[in-house]
Amino acid sequence: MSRFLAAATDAAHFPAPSLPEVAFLGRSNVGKSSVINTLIGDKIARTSSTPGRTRSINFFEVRWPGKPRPEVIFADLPGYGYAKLSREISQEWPKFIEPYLNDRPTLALCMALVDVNVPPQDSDRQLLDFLNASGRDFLLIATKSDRLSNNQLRNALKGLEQAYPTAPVIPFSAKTGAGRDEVWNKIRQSAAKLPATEFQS
Ligand SMILES: Nc1nc2c(ncn2[C@@H]2O[C@H](COP(=O)(O)OP(=O)(O)OP(=O)(O)O)[C@@H](O)[C@H]2O)c(=O)[nH]1
Ligand SMILES: [Mg+2]
Repeated sequence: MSRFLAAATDAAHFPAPSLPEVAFLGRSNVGKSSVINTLIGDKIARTSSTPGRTRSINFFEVRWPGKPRPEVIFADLPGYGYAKLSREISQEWPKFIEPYLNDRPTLALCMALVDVNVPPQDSDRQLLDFLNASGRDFLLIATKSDRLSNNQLRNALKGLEQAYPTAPVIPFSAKTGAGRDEVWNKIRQSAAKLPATEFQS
């Protein structure tokens, strides 16, 4: 089964790099922990209707059913951009989030989550700029797609593609599971690109 590995608020507490990692990034309340639970098929990451639930980088070891060993690690990151918390969180970025994104040798893919119901925000642009400059593989996940009609969703996705032309966009719903298979395919592709077993014993 998949399991919780560690919570880190400091680079010294990151687990030793081993398996390929996927990081989930985005504004508070966008649905990072929910996307993780939907991908894993288990309520392993804590979710909340109150923004700012996740305050540390939480690492989860993910094992596909039927496989003998875990094959990927998910990193659930604290959200940014929520007014009440933004000062605190922006203090946290240089302390452990930026070092994680810049230096983690096993980080294979970053998921930048945006709420498809909310117009593009400055804080999201900043994240996308950061990821563009980092050279990391990343995807834009348009969350909560179940809240829009097909027509509204098509328009919202067009808007996102215009706002962030460099990022592949995948619509996703933790409620219906829409986008789950496509995201898993991207995770497998990126994980396979990571230099094999350099960090695995
Ligand atoms: N309708 C709908 N609601 C969702 C979806 N994903 C998340 N939510 C709701 O959005 C709220 C926030 O979800 P979380 O997964 O806790 O968000 P988060 O990004 O981890 O939030 P922080 O940890 O606070 O940064 C919860 O009330 C979820 O139930 C979705 O796909 N559809
Ligand atoms: Mg969370």
